[in-house]
Amino acid sequence: MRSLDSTYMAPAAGLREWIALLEREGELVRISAEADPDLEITEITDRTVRAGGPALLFERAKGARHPLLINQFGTERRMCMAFGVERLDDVAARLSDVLEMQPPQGIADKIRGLKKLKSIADSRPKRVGRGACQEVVLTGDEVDLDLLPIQRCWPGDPAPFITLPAVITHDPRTGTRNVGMYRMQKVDRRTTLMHWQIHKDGRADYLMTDGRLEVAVALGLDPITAYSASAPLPKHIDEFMLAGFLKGSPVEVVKGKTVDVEVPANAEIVLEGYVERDDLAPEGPFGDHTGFYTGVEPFPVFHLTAMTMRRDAIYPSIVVGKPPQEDAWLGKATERIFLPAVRMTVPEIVDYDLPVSGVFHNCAIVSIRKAFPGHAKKVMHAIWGLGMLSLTKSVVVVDEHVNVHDYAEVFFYVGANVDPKRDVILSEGPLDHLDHAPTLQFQGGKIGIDATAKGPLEGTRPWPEEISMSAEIKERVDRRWDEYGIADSTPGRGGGRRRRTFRLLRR
Ligand SMILES: Cc1cc2nc3c(=O)[nH]c(=O)nc-3n(C[C@H](O)[C@H](O)[C@H](O)COP(=O)(O)O)c2cc1C
Ligand SMILES: [Mn+2]
Repeated sequence: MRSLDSTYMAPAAGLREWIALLEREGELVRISAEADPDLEITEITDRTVRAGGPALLFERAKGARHPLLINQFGTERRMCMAFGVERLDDVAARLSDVLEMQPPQGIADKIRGLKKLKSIADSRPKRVGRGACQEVVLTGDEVDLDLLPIQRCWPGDPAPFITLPAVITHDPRTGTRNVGMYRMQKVDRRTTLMHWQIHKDGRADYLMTDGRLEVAVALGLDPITAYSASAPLPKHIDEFMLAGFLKGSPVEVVKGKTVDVEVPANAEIVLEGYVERDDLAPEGPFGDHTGFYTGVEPFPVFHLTAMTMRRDAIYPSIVVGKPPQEDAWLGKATERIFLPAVRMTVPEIVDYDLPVSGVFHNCAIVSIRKAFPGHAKKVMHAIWGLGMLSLTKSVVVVDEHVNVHDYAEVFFYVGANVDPKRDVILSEGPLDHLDHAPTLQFQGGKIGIDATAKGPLEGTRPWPEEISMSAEIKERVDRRWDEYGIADSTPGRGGGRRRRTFRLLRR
């Protein structure tokens, strides 16, 4: 990964600044040729994402007035640029700093502690008087989703879907804000559906009302605020607060024009409206991140009362489908950012990995500091009881020295350390809304594989020692490597490629 110039380390303030940053860094291509939001843009994007290619700004999307931005999150480098960090783990470090605050000792510690607390207080969204998102205000009959290049992503999709929205609602009882990313199937110029899956907070807000729930949808945000809509926070935590914390400056909001919901002032586009209890319509099928089409199910109907936007608004989109797709990096960001929070409740967890090809809910690999018999099984049950990780279908547990991100290494320990009869547990529990494999929707089997080394109290024969070379010999071979003449490491001689390969041999 090319490293980032330190001048770019401040997170982008809005989508405009983000696009400018991507462009300066050679991470964005403008496409002036006309392209069709009906399937064609999906195929172009799919090829670009798979090649690790740039963000794409389609300036002429067929049939629509506004341009379309896609693949803004599609590589690790861009995801790091979004957060203004060198590595995604750096974002986690900031969060764990606050989560693991201890009572201060001494005055210096107290001042540091106060600063951290202030960083939380300053994360609260800030109400401002005006926002660029309301330069144009269309209400009633003027509302027109046909202005936007909403994609129909896959051949089996019955309609276009908005795929990268931040859907804002409030809990009718407590007033707490929720922001979630839920796809929205277009029904007509002024109506969409709202795909609130069964485990999600937006749906809980909806179920809590006995009448009408006001909803605002923000499209085209700075990348951190956009990401926050996909973050699996507990229901009582406002995702905009997380966004403010991660940005280091609050999300600025203005009051909606037709709803009592605040919207990000710098959004490109805002859709305002309402859903009503028991006003449902068939949604789907939709080619989703599981790699399959989802079934047709009733979901709430979203009636638009206003559409506000910037004069030259840019519509943001994403394609989900068979992995890997652009959303892989939104998921990886969540995996990294939430590690400290996972460790708060299960401190023996050293690291974890949710493989992209496991579409995040099918598999978790967890390394632990094992301290007692049955410990790996305890951790499996902890995962199955922890927030959205509870939907994980299979959990593999390895010892702390195993690199969970190296799937070959993990597979080695699964093969070497597992007696399937003793180390595999089958359990049951809730599964992802979209998982088509279980016999019943929403629930089914779970598998846990304990690939840790077993101790005498776990009923095994004496466990053998793992092979590794002594540090002394390794150091000697490092020192003498050139003497052996296996690889020519003198610059300027030998093939560059061969030299590089052999450098790896030197560790
Ligand atoms: C591109 C993308 C599309 C998503 N689409 C949906 C969706 O249609 N329905 C849904 O319930 N969750 C969807 N999700 C997952 C939610 O955004 C995620 O679970 C989030 O935490 C929900 O917010 P909540 O916890 O406040 O409900 C999607 C995520 C991404 C990254
Ligand atoms: Mn939430």
